[in-house]
Amino acid sequence: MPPGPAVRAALTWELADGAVAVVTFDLQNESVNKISRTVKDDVLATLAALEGDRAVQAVAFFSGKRDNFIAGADIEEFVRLTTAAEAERLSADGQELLERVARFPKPIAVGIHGACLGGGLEFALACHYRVASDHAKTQLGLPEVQLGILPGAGGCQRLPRLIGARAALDIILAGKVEPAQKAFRVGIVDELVHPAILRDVTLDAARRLAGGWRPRRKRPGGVVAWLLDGNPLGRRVVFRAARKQVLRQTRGHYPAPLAALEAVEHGLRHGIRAGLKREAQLFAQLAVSDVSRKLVQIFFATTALKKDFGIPNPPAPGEVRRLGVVGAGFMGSGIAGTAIAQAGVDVRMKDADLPRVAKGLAAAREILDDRLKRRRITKYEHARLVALLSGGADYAGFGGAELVIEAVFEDLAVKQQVLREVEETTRPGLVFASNTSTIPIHRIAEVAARPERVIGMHFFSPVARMPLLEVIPSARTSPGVVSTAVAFGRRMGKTAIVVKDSPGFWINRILTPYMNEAGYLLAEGVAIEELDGLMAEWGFPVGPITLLDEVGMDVAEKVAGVMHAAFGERLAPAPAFAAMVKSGRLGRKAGKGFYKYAGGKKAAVDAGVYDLIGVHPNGGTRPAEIIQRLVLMMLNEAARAVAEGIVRTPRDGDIGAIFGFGFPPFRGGPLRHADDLGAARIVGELERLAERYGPRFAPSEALRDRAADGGKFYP
Ligand code: 3H9
Repeated sequence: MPPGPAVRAALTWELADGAVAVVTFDLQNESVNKISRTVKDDVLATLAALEGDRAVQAVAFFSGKRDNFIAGADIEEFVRLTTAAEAERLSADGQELLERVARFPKPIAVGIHGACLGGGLEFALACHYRVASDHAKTQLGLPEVQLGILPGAGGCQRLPRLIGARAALDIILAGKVEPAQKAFRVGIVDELVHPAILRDVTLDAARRLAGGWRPRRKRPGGVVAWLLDGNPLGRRVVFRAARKQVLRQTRGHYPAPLAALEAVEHGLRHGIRAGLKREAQLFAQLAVSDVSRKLVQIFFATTALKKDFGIPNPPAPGEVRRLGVVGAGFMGSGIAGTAIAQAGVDVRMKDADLPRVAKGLAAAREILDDRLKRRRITKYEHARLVALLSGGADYAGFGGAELVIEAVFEDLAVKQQVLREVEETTRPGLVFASNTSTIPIHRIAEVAARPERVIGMHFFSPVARMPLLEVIPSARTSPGVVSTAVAFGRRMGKTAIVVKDSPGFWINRILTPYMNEAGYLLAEGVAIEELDGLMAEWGFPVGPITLLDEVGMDVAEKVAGVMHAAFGERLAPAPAFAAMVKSGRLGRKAGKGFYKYAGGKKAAVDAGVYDLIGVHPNGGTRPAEIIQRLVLMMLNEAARAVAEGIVRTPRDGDIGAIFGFGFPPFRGGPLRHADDLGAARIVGELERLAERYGPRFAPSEALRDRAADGGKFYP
């Protein structure tokens, strides 16, 4: 075969300086590189050509995509698998391909720039030398368990052999994606270089490997790592501890991490061949499981939301370089710090007096300090970002802002006052966003001189960590303002859903009846730990009572009041909540709530709460019924809200619930879960509960209709 360039579907190669073949992977008509069956064939054919070409002495492998190396195996391909046997074949094929790479008679060096994930990292691990760019876009990891599967192309075998069982489990079991710097520190990457010299350094490594040079890899971690990883006894300790931790974290709902653990352990105990076989079998079981299907649906829904502005024909978003934040409390400072850390914009904060501003600035800065501490940014970047933050007790510095977000007290009059003040001091093109959690935007905008520039941006607490943003246009908000709010939310790293302007929007609309029901159960004598324990077992990150303590009882009471006024008796708050506020038990921030807090840490339940609400735990209500009442309350309200068009699609509703308050991802979201249960069954159970506990349980029209015609939320 003549020397390159040889053009194929995805891979091209040419000979550089007469000895090193430079292979470029660039999947046509796709924004990212992914490994499908056709790509596998292409790689095999390319390897055959490279092996047969005597001029080729080594290979340097790159991606042709701007900021993406390889995003992994093609997820769409394994979604189409219907049997475990097909899935096992797919995994075994991937393993064979990478075995061919690993045993290739000519050395292969990879130059990694951009995301190198899943099957992409497994490919890189099979190569003989790895150079990565030190660019922020270069991220390496095995996120498979996030999709309910495991690294099935040899990743469970090669990673522990390269960096040790402990470090490998740390990455595989959590589905972690690490920046290049961290990947270099733990030994996944051999060399870390500036992107400008990635190609040259990789070519040079390929050339040296061809000349007989072999990298000397020292496993990081010293004596401790050797004691734990380097011998079977130590490894047994590692696996036992990891298994315990996985069970604690997944509560048995997510089979993938345990299966991955088994694949790694089997391989280290019985050798790589047996390990690969077990890995493929376990991959197959997971790939066709319901949990994996649900998690993959979430991946595609989240990806689709990255491009969805929530309105038809969205205009281009306005540019935001300067942000004003009014209200320097917990939410305001969270918004300010996150906006700087993620979007790199100039932020000016304002509150009523300087001590409050100072506190807010310090809290915003903590978000940047935390990034530095976790080595997500360099000292230089930290200094640059800190300089973007400023504040004051008046609106000085707001004149140039393109966007102002208010995060003041949840009170209509206060919010309207802020809106008036901001409009007076800023430019006409400004977008004014309210971080209200319940108050309709059209009510706030009633006092606006430019109501078309007013919108809701509802962030969740803590802002730096919670991934959801509700964007709420009123009927008068102009489409360009919607685009701007969604685009800016995305720059802040959030998944944005555009929801209808109605009290509580989507999240508080469906959360309120759930929280109220927790209050009713409490008043009937269900123990606090039981309520929390049952819902955590069901799959929520925390139970409803802990959530109340986190949100703050004063905030919860405000929300409950607005929702009660808007929707009537169905959403009447449980009386226990008012008693909590009156007695100053506001939750974590007050150091006392339903639980006690010692040194900022949650401790035992505060038994005094039972005296306060006048009922002590009596063990009267069955656990199954407690769960049913809480869950069905939420599903019923979700159905009602969907019928009212509060969310545009069930997809938005489910992603909102999962990202907004941690609805169990393996259940797919409240609407998927309702589809799984079936409307007829839900209606039957709600009717029974209504008879027993009152009309708040009456099934919604939306559920009754579906029960009658067998319809589903997802077609
Ligand atoms: C795996 O590797 C299994 C193996 O262990 C074993 C097998 C035997 N497949 O997110 P974006 C699409 S499992 C199919 O907007 P970004 C995505 O849907 C895989 N499609 O870009 C979207 O499509 P569209 C483990 C994929 O720059 C388009 O690419 N890997 C895949 O914001 C652009 O995506 C992962 O879990 C894929 N693997 O982010 C990584 N990846 O334009 C999953 C992307 O039609 N991917 N697409 O809507 C990601 O995390 C992000 O997409 C990435 C880019 C960071 C790569």
